[in-house]
Amino acid sequence: MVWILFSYAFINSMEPDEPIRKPLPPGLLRDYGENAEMCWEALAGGGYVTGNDRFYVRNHGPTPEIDVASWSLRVDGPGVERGLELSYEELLGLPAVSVICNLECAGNGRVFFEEDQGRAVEGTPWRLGAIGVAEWRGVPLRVLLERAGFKETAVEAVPEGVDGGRRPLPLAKALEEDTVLAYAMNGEPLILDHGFPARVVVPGWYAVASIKWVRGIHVSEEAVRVPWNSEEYVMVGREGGMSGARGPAVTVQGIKCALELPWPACLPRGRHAVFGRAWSGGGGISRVDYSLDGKEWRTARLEGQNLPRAWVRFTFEWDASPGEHEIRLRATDAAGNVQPDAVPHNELGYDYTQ
Ligand SMILES: Nc1nc2c(c(=O)[nH]1)N[C@H]1C(S)=C(S)[C@@H](COP(=O)(O)O)O[C@H]1N2
Ligand SMILES: [Mo]
Repeated sequence: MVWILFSYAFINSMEPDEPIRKPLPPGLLRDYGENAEMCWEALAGGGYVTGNDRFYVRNHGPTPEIDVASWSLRVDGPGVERGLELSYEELLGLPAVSVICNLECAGNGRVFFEEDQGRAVEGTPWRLGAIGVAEWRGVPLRVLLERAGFKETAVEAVPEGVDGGRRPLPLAKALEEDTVLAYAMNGEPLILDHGFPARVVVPGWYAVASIKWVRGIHVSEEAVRVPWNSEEYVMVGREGGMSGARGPAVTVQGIKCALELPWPACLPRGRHAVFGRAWSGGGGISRVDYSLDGKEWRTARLEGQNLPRAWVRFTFEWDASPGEHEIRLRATDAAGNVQPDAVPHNELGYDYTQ
């Protein structure tokens, strides 16, 4: 990742739009209508998790209206022995766990396909703010699937939102201990924009799998084709994928990092402690290197928590001389994955890990 820094007053003057309900204050979130991206400078000086007020929003329509009194959750389908229907209160009464992990849109970094590679791609022009880390509290999907009596022949759990959004999860992934149906985010009940009354959270996978506003979980005995695993959220032009799909579905997150600075950033001359965060679906981050001239690389200091499916904060000193500068960053994860010098183009602009 190349971070651009030069003297330029950046003003976000967009007004909050209706499709998202929470306020979108400039400096915290950049408004794209149905979507809003976190401003990286909004993490400066903050804690390990991302505040709910600055967590990005990715919707495929306006945030829906939901009356929790008439809402219920159904677990059904040929892959379970008995259908299950739960009210909100019943859901809150089930055994719960807390999971700290990030959610990241597969299109995070998409704008760089155009800015760095000169080839425009479809979709929201996310810079790097389509990510956030939260502490999610909810019921493991395993608990729900066990109560419904999933069969040995079950293949996928397919959560469905009230907006019709669906993304099949292989049963093994659904049964992992930290895959949850969350009803709280950072100690507060979920708000509508983030999936109230309940949303799936699938740590380590691009967040299209983390279905919001869940009204049902259908358990199938075969692979289920939906638009989000065959038309969109697929790597167009790559081998694999289910029959009739445009490419293999995106699942495990790539490796990325970003600085807690605006884009571009304007800093006074002199010494600065520069901070950033790095994350990977391949496990915890083991190191972050930075280069001020594109030739000599140094290693940044990692500090604080470093949870595998969340992120780690890193820092280094920079003595800023007047002028325009590019800072290069390169993260490495515990599995040995390193951010590449170049990423292959893909038509829908996913997985920009450069
Ligand atoms: N029902 C439903 N779930 C959904 C979506 C949606 O539009 N509808 N968007 C998905 C995508 S693409 C992302 S990146 C995440 C965004 O979650 P957030 O808005 O809470 O950050 O939700 C996922 N879950
Ligand atoms: Mo997404």
